[in-house]
Amino acid sequence: MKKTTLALALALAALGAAQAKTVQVTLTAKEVELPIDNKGTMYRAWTYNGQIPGPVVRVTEGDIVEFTLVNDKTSKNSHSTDFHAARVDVVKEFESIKPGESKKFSFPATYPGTFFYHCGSDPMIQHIARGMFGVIIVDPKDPNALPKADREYVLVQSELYPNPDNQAEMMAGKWTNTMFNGGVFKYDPVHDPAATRILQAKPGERVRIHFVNAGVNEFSSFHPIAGIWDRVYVSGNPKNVIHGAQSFTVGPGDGAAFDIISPVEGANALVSHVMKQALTGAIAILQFSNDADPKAGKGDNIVVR
Ligand SMILES: [Cu+2]
Repeated sequence: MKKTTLALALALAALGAAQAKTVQVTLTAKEVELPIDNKGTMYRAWTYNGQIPGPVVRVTEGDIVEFTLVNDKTSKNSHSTDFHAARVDVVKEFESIKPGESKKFSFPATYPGTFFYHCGSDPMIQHIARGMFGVIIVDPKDPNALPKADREYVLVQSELYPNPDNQAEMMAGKWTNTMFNGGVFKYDPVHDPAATRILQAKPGERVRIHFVNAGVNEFSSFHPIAGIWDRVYVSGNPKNVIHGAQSFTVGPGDGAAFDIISPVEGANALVSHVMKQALTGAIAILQFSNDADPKAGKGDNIVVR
């Protein structure tokens, strides 16, 4: 009997090892002009892959991430990448590279969760505030560690500092707007009739919001107006679960996973309940409707671009 148990344990361990994979991830630092509101006001952003937020990196707990940062040759500045899901030597792996250079490092994704990644080059406040950030989701190895989400969305909160060159204003916290996914009222046609995008789901579906606060300075109090968070997972880790929460604070550089289920058709407004943040742009409409687009919140559509 003991022999059988040992054999089973070894077989399971081998299976676990076989499932862990090596995942190649490449991001390119690009300095580009991007629209930061629904009118198309352009902003001299610094980005990963020309997008705010950068691409979602998604791996499974136990995977090895083999990461390459390319600093585009058109860049004027050095850039770097700091993954909050990594435990490495900060000096060696998160170092800055010049335009035209590339840099590789790898790390095991040890903890499951919703993690921030960002540029850590000097001055870090400016590199993040101009848009060099994104989300790495590390799914738990155990597929049953979290209740199955019917739809998922990524939202990254950040402040808009109108003059991207003015570090002093960033240090003084002189932002004018707060954004989700790099746009003022990007998902809120109620406050900005020019908004064309919303988040969608059907009543009864479990919707998981992978939320990260890029800051650079302000805490977020993430709340679903006319709803309740069924569960909040601190840092997105299945072990850190909170039930039935109205609002949950996410500080700069932090993330969490928020589950919501609506029993009825209608809209929830996902906001930072810090009113100065909500009323300057940090509102996303999550519309629960029986006619919800079946593709929304699935696969590559978890970031509504
Ligand atoms: Cu940078």
